[in-house]
Amino acid sequence: MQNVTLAVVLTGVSAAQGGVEACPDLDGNGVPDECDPDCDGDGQPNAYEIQQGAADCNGNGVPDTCDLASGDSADQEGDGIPDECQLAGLGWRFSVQDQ
Ligand SMILES: [Ca+2]
Ligand SMILES: [Ca+2]
Ligand SMILES: [Ca+2]
Ligand SMILES: [Ca+2]
Repeated sequence: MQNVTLAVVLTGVSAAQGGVEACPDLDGNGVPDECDPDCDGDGQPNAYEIQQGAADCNGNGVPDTCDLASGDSADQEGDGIPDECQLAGLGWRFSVQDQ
C-alpha cells in the first residue's frame, strides 16, 4: 500500500497564461482605451492626455494639438495655441495697430 496523494491538479495555470488581457483604461472611464477617442493614435485616450496636462484651452475634450492638426482649430500665427483661445488678445492687438 502506498500513500499517494494527488490532491493538487495543476489545471488552473492556463487561466493565468494566454488568457484575455485586461484592456487598459488609462482615463478610468470604463471604456477600454482602444475604444476611446485617441486623436493622435499614441495609445493614450484624449481624456487621459488632458488629465495629464495636455492643453485643451477650448474645452472640447480633444487635446489642442489635435484640434490644430485636424484643422478644427485655426492657428494663424502658428504659436500652437488655437486662435479661438486667443481672440480677445488678438482683437486687442489688432485694434491698437489699426488706429
Ligand atoms: Ca478609457
Ligand atoms: Ca492620444
Ligand atoms: Ca481642444
Ligand atoms: Ca494661435
